[in-house]
Order: sequence, then C-alpha cells, then structure tokens
Amino acid sequence: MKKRKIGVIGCGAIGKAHIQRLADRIPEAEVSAVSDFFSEAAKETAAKYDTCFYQTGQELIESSNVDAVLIASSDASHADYVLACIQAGKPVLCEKPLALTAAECEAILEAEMKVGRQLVQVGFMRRYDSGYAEMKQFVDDGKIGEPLLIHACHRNVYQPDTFQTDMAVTNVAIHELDISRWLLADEYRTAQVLTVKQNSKTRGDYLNPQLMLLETRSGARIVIEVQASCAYAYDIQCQVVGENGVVNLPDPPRICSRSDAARQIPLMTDWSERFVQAYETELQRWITGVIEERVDGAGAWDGYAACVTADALIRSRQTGEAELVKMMDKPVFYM
Ligand code: ISE
Repeated sequence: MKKRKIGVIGCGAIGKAHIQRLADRIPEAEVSAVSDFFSEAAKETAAKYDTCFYQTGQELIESSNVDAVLIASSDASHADYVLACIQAGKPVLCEKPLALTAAECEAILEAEMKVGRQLVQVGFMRRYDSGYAEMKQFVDDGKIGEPLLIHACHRNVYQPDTFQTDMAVTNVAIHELDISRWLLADEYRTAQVLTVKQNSKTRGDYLNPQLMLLETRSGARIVIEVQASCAYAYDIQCQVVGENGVVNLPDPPRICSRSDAARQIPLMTDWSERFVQAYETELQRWITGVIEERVDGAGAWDGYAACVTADALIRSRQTGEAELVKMMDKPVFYM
C-alpha cells in the first residue's frame, strides 16, 4: 500500500495530537513533514517522529515530499495556508475555523472553483462523533417530527491568556454553528448575541458567558450558551426539540461510582479528551477521501456558512440587534 505523505502545519496541542493519531491509527498515512511558526516546536516534533522539518508552512505545502496538508496552526493563519494548498493542488484538512471572516472564505471558494476540484475539508469533527451522528439519523428518520428548536451549551474550564470576546464565536461557538445547520439541514436567517449577567471570576478581558440566538430560514430557533471559561467542566450539551419529541446528545460513557452516600460520574475538563473518537474517525475519513480524490464531511462551503454566521453574531454584539446572515447563493460546484 502506498502511504499518503502528510505535512502538518502547527505543532501545538491539537497539531501534536493529530500527528500522534496519524502515526498510531491511520496506516494509510505517514507524517512526512512538519512546520510551526515557532520553529523549535516543529524541530522537536520532527525529531520525535523522525520526520522532516520545514522552516515555513509555504515551503511544506510546496514540497514534493507532501501529498496532502493538515493545518493546525493559529486560527488567523488558516486562510492563507488553505489558499496556498489549493494553488498547489493539494488536499487539505484545515482545523476550524476555515478563516476568521466570511470574506476570507469567499476567496477560498473562488480559488477552489477556479481549480475545478474540491480540495478543502474543514475540521468540524463533531459530525463524526457517534452521539451527534445518531441524533442526526434520528432527526432525519422523522422520529421527533419536524424540528423546532435546538438548546445547546458549550462550557469550557479555561482559555489561553490570548483569548478575546470574538473568539467565543470564531473559536468556540463555531462548532455549534456548524453542527446545528447540519442537524437541521437548514441555513440561518438571523443571528444575535444577547447581553447576559457576566461571570465575575473570568480571568481576562472578554465577555463570559455569551448567549447566542439563531433563527433558520424555516423558522427554527437555536439557543447557544457559551461559557468560554470558568465552567465546572468541559461540557457539551445539545437537545433538538421536535413536534413529536426531543433527542439529546449522549454524554460520553464514564464509570459511575458509589461512595460516601453519593453516586458520581466524573466529567471531563479538557476539550481535547471529549471528542477523541470523532477526531480519529475524521482523520480516517479524510485520508480515505484523499485516496479517492474527494472531500468527506464539511467542505469549504460549510466553513464559509459558519463564518458568515460568525460575522453576523459579531456585528450583532455591536448593534444590539438580530443581524441578517447574508450568504451568497450556493454555487452549483458545491451542490
Ligand atoms: C477549542 O479551541 C477547540 O477547538 C474545541 O473544539 C472547543 O470545544 C473549545 O471550546 C475551544 O476552546
């Protein structure tokens, strides 16, 4: 079997976790190249995995030693690297968000249409989580009737010192923006951020929590509570309410202990542990897509849809009003 040579840009926490997964779990892939804005991090990773170090992401993308690229660098760097991959004609899995703004995503859509082949997959790994996948099947099978509402919570324990208010949308709620339109097979019409009582324990200068309200074109409503930090655990909740019933995202299985007159089920605190199965399935399906020359899961269009909505949420925080989510008509290329 010819292994696909994967270049990884970004050797921070998520980059390293992906490299380990590729090495341990994906026999059809080998990590052939790494790079990072902080070259020491890339050099260390290259030594650990006996792979090649590249000074810049651009050099890695252009190298003949790389068949496909995984981008796990800082959010602000995603769009330029994705464009470079498209220009080099190489498949790319880009961690979420695809870009920081819808305008950057539009450039990506244009570039992809110009080369005439879908190359971009976006790291919306929740679509591969078995819990979300079961919910989606349940909704699609009509088991709760017409969906009316989604209640979602995204609660984090901590954030890096560099965290800012907008990142609660672009980096955190972006998952719910994708998964909700996927679960409902609907697009958004409006987006609004509501002012809520703030957590006085937040360490940093950002709004926490934030409550986001979305309305879809068919009139369904989605309420997302985002606690970027200071929550009791990393807790992801999602409930779809339909005309005939509701369906809930299952919590990941954990042991249940009984002692001191209490029944206890531990919760996770670190987001990187919660969706391990989803990340693994995502990588497996991405590599299969690379081999079969197609994109699996969320593509550039989905990355764009999430970013247009994120832009509207950020505008809404400034205007205090519900903002229209102004998406371009879907090009035939993405149908
Ligand atoms: C983090 O950056 C992620 O990427 C996780 O997927 C998300 O759940 C978490 O809230 C973010 O802080």
